Amino acid sequence: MFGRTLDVATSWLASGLTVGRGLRVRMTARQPEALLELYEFESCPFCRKVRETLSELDLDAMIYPCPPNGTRFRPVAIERGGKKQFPFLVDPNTKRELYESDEIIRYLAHEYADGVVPLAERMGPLTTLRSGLGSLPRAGRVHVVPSKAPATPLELWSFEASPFCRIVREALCNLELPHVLHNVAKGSAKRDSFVARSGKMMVPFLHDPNTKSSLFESAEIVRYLEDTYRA
Ligand SMILES: N[C@@H](CCC(=O)N[C@@H](CS)C(=O)NCC(=O)O)C(=O)O
Repeated sequence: MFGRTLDVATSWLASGLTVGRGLRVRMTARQPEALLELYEFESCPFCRKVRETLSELDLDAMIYPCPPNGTRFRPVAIERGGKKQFPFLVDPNTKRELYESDEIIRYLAHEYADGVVPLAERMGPLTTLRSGLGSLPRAGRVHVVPSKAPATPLELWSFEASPFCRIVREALCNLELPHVLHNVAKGSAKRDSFVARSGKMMVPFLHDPNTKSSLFESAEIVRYLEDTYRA
């Protein structure tokens, strides 16, 4: 019980320290035909900047979690891109493959929106420092956990600033579970279709096509992931 309270409190603190970036949609973006692919991990400040931008542009992505010492997707990313560096973005629509969070953010804004990067995401080291503050309250929570690989990627409805979504994203990251990240920040054009599907506007919401399970509630989702995929 205390563990859960501390978990939620530190996740709220992380959202506070990142001043709510990734809370609302800031630009109308064109949706890519094929899903963007992002190799990243939850505690990395550079990866967080990119995830914030995805939420603010209302873009979805296929997430390949690469926690430190991870064995499922790290080697894939390193083989594909040639570097042990995260985030690493692959855009199958344009065949572009990019490192460097600032470059990825600029690319997303230019390719899918009007090219203007939100000020808070283009302040160089200050942006990285602000994003890094979000890792502090969650220190030690991202570490690889042996797991069984799902046959089909899971699906998560989320937005970056949500403290409860963070808890679920960390579990997906630790278990190295590939998932389609559906961003539905405040103002998202995808909220109506999400509510039509799930029945209410609440995130996190997980759908696992492998077991046909659909769940709300971060604690229940984490329990489900551990029970189903922990090796
Ligand atoms: N300037 C790069 C820095 C990226 C970076 O340093 N990423 C760290 C993770 S936070 C990394 O890839 N470390 C290697 C590793 O995790 O093995 C950017 O903005 O994307």
